[in-house]
Amino acid sequence: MHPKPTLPQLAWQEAELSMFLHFGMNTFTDREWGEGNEDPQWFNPSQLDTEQWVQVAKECGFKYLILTAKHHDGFCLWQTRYTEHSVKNSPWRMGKGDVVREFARACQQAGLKMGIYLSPWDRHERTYGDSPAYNRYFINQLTELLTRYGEVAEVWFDGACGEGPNGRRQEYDWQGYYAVIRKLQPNALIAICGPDIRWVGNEDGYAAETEWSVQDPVPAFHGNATGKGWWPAECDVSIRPGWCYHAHEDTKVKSLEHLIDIYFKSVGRNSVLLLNVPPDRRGLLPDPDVQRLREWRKALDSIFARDLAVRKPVRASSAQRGHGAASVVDGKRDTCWMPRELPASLEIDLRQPTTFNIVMLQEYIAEGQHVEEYSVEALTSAGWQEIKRGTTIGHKKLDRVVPVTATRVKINILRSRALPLIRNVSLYHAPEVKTA
Ligand code: FUL
Repeated sequence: MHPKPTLPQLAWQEAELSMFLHFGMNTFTDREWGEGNEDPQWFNPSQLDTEQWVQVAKECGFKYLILTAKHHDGFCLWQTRYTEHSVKNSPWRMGKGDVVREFARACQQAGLKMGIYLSPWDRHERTYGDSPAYNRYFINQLTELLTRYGEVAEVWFDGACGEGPNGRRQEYDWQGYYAVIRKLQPNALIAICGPDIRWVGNEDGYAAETEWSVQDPVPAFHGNATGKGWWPAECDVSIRPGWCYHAHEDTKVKSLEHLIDIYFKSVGRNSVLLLNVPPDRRGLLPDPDVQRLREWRKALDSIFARDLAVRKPVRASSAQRGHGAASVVDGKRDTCWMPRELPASLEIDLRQPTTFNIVMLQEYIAEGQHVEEYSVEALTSAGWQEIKRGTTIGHKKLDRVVPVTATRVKINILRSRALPLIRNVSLYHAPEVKTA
């Protein structure tokens, strides 16, 4: 059996871009990891406006937003009943404010998906390290977050786990946490320390050249699962050096070129990009970050403005009934080419010498991920030349190639775990894109 995504996994992967928002006590202490002994009085954003976060995210193409409802310092951004270490004891909105509520509302109004980060590691909570008691506390927190604020699309569990008081180690009840999430929000994806979304393995925003959404199960996160499962990669990276806002990093926002590279190496390598943009002490996305995000959106829009392969004549080595070659250039999402046998190839007639430097390939992942090796050839004035040899494709593979002028392009599927379903082939010419 070939694993396939669930509907929420498919929707998440197709959305491609998620925004991470690290905001909380660290924003006010200028730290990355608080110790848990911070005074709630220090939390006091002067102009908090979650609509600004959401509006910038939407404008720049993000479809999911994930807020740190509680980071390792244990400070809660919502009106929780289970601890005093929360916004209810801060001066902000006279202790009546609820950041999670304002965030959830803004996401809903904009039609974006809302997710929460809830740190299992908690440096404030006294029961931390007393395993059953803390697990109850954590499940109570989850229950509040999953019942009060409408639909939650993603729950993000960090892997960081430190020691509790006196060196006591907390045993997390992962299966218990998952059961509560499945019961209260059956469509929520459980990320990182969870069965639905996998950490890509670094915090640079780069997936691997070979990136399989099909993975061996990890018993801690998948219960007693046997056989392979669908566990797609997410690339989390911050637009700044740190995850939380620090004024001294206002000049260290990643460059446009760097962010474009991240896009190609995350979304363009069968992964979702979870880009962190930390709100500042005003409670707004910082101005330099907003400006950079807008430049990035504009650059991506211009790179992908014109597909040079769209509706060009295309021939396949073989095709199954209803899955003809033209499906890959018809611009439709729900059609795909499926050959009858392997190896298989497609040949696109560009009709005239056409210069491009980006090749985009997409599998129809609703039916799984299959392709193990492919090559791209171009018919130039010097004859056929192989311009790329790659491995996995998955939802989206973006290859930056040395600019080539060709009249025909061939895509060869050399090895595949099952007959491939190819949804799309596109070619683009972006003069400003460097090869990598
Ligand atoms: C890490 C945390 O320790 C960082 O503070 C941050 O939240 C990052 C996304 O995950 O493990």
